[in-house]
Amino acid sequence: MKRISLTQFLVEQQREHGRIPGELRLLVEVVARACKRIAIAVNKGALGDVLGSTEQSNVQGEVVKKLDLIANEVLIEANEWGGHLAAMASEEMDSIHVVPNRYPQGEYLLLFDPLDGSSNIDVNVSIGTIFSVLRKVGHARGVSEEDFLQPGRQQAAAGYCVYGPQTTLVLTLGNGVAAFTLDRETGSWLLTQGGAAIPEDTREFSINMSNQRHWAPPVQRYIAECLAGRDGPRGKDFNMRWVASMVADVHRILSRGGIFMYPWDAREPDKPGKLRLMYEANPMAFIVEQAGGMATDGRQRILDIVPTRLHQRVAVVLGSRNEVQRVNGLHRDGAGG
Ligand code: P6P
Repeated sequence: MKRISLTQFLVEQQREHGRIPGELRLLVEVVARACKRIAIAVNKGALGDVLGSTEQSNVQGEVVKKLDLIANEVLIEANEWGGHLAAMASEEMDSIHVVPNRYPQGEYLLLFDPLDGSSNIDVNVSIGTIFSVLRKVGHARGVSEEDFLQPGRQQAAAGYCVYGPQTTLVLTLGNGVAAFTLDRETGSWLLTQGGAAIPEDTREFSINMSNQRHWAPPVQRYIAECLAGRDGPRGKDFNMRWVASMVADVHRILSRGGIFMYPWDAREPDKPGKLRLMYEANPMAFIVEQAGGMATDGRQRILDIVPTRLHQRVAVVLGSRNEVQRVNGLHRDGAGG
């Protein structure tokens, strides 16, 4: 079966929808090429000097793994010279990285978590890269952090790459979700799924159960009902999965349904959640919605949240529509309180 490449897919999308200006197409292809290079570094594992931690911690206060920095550098270097970007923002960088004056500046803003799931790197469990693309609003020369503070519904594109048994790139440009698998023999990204669709119902929830005693009552109630199984109010048994790599958990949900939750918990009550809005929740919410799913913070649509800070965190409930709506309802009704 002849599969089409990422390049052909983007050309055909432009022809059909006219929604992919040349600069956006270049951006996507450059990011895809960077993910290929990150995959090569990840796959080296212990054979390359890529495992373990650096002496640094990032703006999140987390220890920076060697591969976090490698992935960040690859994405910065790959995207600086193309003329498609004004600036970049990364989980690994305190402030934005403006395209140096020696290169032309474009109209797009690229945000990324260069290597999500870092705690899994050294134990050979799937990890990934998450990216989000915004347009620079206004054509004034120069760019600042404020240009990035747009709600997720403004995204021009979003995607992630899973470095797992397969290396898979998942992408949305606002016309559904497509998945490409890396053909290592030719180095090409080949279309392996067009039009991904998340089932509206599921029997599989994804949450870090060790935090159970710290959750708010609506989340306690929702999970307790799932655990009560067929003899409980849900009338069916549930399964649980938690990879602790958002990319891997979201990709499973995109592939077979499910609900992913990283809710607020009382361990750090001042934080709305653990995950970051701009380069984790927003791109994943865009992808999930484009695949017919739903993504909220337990109350409001993730993509409607107006950011105030580049690295702000958010509670995340995403996946099969009917389950996310049930969780929203429990929050609305103040259930379990
Ligand atoms: P925990 C990875 O560090 C991450 O940011 C997400 O990819 C993942 O869903 C979550 O944190 C895992 O958190 O508390 O279970 O280790």
